[in-house]
Amino acid sequence: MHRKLTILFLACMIISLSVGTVEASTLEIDRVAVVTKVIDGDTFDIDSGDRVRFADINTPENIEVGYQEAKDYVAGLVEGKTVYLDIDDKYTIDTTGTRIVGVIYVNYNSTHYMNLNKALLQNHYATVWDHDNEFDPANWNLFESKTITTPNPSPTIQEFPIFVILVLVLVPVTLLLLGLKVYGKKQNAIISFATFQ
Ligand SMILES: [Ca+2]
Ligand SMILES: [Ca+2]
Ligand SMILES: [Ca+2]
Repeated sequence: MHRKLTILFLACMIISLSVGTVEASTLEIDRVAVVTKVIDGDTFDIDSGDRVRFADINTPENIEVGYQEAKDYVAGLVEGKTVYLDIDDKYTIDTTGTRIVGVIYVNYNSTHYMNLNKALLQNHYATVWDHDNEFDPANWNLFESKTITTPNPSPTIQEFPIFVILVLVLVPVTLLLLGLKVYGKKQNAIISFATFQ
């Protein structure tokens, strides 16, 4: 019995640690659109007539070095194509009041989207310009699986820290083990006493 519980305890610990090491997906698709015109490396227009600004990054302006390269890179991936927008849930539009702010996903292959904000950073076309919004560039993954069926993961689950999981699983199991140990000792004492009698 004791050995079985020890195995259970170890299994719980392994499960808790595995849960904690799974890379959290940040994929959230609020809107699907077709890009009609690329303005520069961090701005484009979509078929609804809206202008979209990439969240939390900045590419060079048209008088700066790297402007054309960033614009060409983005145009090659999105112009005339379908994009998947994770729009900022906090403010939706930027401080100019004219541009939708979001993370832009494009089709990478049959199983994955590519986070274009992250791709621009990774390829040195853009720099991080972290604003107050729902996004944190540190959490972006370059690729996101299309198989994730819950595009709006609950923030409570996303931010559920590993130590809470450990405490929730390990404390009851440890208490149970201790309880059984004490109970076992008591039983032994009773048996010994009965034998002695
Ligand atoms: Ca810019
Ligand atoms: Ca969103
Ligand atoms: Ca941010």
